Amino acid sequence: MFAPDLFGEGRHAMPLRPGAMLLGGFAAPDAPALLEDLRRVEARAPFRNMVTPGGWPMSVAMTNCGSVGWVTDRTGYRYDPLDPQTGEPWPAMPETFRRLAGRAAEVAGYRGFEPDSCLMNRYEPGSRLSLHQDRNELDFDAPIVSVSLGLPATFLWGGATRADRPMRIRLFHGDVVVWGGPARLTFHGVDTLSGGESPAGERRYNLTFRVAR
Ligand code: MD3
Ligand code: FE
Repeated sequence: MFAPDLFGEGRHAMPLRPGAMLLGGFAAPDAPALLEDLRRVEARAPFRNMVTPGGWPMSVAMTNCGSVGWVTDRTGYRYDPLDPQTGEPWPAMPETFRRLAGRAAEVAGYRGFEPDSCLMNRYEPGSRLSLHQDRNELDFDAPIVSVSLGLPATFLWGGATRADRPMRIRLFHGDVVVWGGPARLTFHGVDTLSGGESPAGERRYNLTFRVAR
């Protein structure tokens, strides 16, 4: 069903578990253009450490592009059409982002993926993301496409409940994962990032494309 040689030398499409497809290095050729557009987005909507409803600032810095963006503050989690820090709409989703997400979804078997939101995460050495589910979106039938850039990270992938011991998967610069079907509501997180050099400097970015509304 999957074609390991689909996108050339040394790159692999690998089903992780039903519903989740790892496209190793799929975004690597586009990484310079993606990073350039990321800079344009962050110039208008800077990365910031949002506060959880419990009052703790997250170690991962976040921003968004698209017609709505994921935010958290003392009042809870939500998708908001405005950046609460600037009062302005989030920057439009760059064409490079949209095209890459659409192509990745298609390879994984999802035609016509039209994300309205891209959450952009920035990890520095020491940053981590604790186990959670993504359930603020209205449509759980649409997949989430995630793109890793920069330093490698250990992705933690649990099961349907928080108690399921997570599987550990290394994600590298240019890796793309498409999460849909039975994988869409699984618990997941990212282990503490280690230091090092990468095409994006001493940090990791993750772009997650979502159909939020
Ligand atoms: C599995 N981001 O932004 S990407 C997030 O690397 C998030 O920054 C992580 O979890 C990161 O919410 C992980 C992989 C990912 C994203 C969304 C998922 C895996 C997922 C949604 C459902 C199941
Ligand atoms: Fe998540």
